[in-house]
Amino acid sequence: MSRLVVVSNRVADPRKTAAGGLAVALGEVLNNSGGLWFGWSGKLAEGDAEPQLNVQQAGPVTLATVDLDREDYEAYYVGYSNGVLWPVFHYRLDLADFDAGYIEGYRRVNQMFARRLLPMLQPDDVIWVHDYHLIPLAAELRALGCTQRIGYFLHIPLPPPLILAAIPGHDWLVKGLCSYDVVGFQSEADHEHFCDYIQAEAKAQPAGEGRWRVFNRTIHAGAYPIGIDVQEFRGVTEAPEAAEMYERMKREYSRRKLLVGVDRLDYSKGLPQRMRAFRELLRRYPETRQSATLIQIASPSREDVSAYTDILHELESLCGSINGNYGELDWMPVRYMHRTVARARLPGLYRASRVALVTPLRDGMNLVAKEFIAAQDPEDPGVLVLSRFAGAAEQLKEALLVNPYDTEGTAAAIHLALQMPLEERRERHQSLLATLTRYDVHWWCDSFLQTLGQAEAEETGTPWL
Ligand code: ADQ
Repeated sequence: MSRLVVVSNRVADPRKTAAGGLAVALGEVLNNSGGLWFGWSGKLAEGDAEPQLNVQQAGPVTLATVDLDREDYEAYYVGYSNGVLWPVFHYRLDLADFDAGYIEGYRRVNQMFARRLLPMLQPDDVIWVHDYHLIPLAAELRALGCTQRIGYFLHIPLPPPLILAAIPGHDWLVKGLCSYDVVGFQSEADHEHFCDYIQAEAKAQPAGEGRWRVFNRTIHAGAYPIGIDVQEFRGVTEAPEAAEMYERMKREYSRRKLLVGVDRLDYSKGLPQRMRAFRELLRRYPETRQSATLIQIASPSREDVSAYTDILHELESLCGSINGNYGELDWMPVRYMHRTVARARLPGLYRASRVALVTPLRDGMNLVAKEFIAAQDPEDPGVLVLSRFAGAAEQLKEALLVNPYDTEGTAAAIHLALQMPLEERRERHQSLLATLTRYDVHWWCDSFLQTLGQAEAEETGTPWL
């Protein structure tokens, strides 16, 4: 059996827990199969010498990491990845900073990753590269003579060609994507955007069964929606820490219905829009005052990017004004916390909540939506209010789908969720859980790796960039 090599921007020790969908999902995959996980250590290098490679064993997984020097960190991570690709791929051209120096740093780090990874590879390795930080990695590896199969999965959305084309160097990026053997997306919509782009801009020709002939090679592209480990998550839900959290929440809010939001504090998650919808709920449906409380947990994220501090201030001010205007001596409408909740306790919070608000403006998938469903008591389940712009909406059709830009419409859906009779809640939950169980994280991993296993290994080693 081929060894699996995973490459991602950050490497997380699969024995420890971490916030962030990618770390959670990949930890599970590698723990099951064993292999090598390569990426940035998360640390900045000291001095001018080329940073050392750190290798350590974590059970069946070898973790290999390199540090980044400050200049590379600023250009590759803060600049290009989070200041250009993240906003544009989430349809936010207004937030992109197209500084010409960023793309050079992005390419430099991808070249350095390729140089450091190559000597560690074995001839029949299967390499799986993750996310927007590493789009050109396969091309850089191929330029150094790497002939192994290389797959790529994009965890965030891919916008339509006309938005993508706003990025200076978009053709170089897409050519980079076409240097992989398999390119996977979260949703059919993202996959279609890719197909539209390569046909329009690179004269790609269909080659049957998800394959394309493009830039003189054959690639496979498809949608592989990421899932969660439903069994494992239900196990965590029933363990003492989550059970205790559940009991505490039930006691504390015995007279009230709890609504919950759990997100990284990111402008793509639609947090101000969510707060405005909640405010509209209180305004339009007076019976919800005193009877509903929203707990919003937003974990700190990318605080060195200015758009993130702006969203933090906007959210704090909205929560303050809702509590100021609607709060009573014995009732605060919103409890907002700027922190991460321990993964062991999170399912208890989900289970104690009648409604989850998962209302991103754009999201590749959104695993909180899936975790909320998995944590529910099937006899008395809560209701998921889900943005139609989350990748998860393609699969989770029995959720209450909303347009997060429509404040009144979202408030009405939240009201409906709060009122929903038990039988309807059960029916919807049953279908959602069945979908989740069928398309779990193991399905995601197996189906992607099966396609990659069937792909022809790159034979020529031709440089593609
Ligand atoms: P993220 O944007 O990080 O991931 P998401 O899918 O919601 O978003 O994953 C978040 C994970 O972190 C979940 O497991 C959640 O429980 C945890 N988390 C978030 N906020 C937390 C908090 N305040 N406290 C504790 N835990 C918290 C990216 C893409 C997504 C895609 C994933 C996986 O943006 O669209 O679903 O990768 O591919």
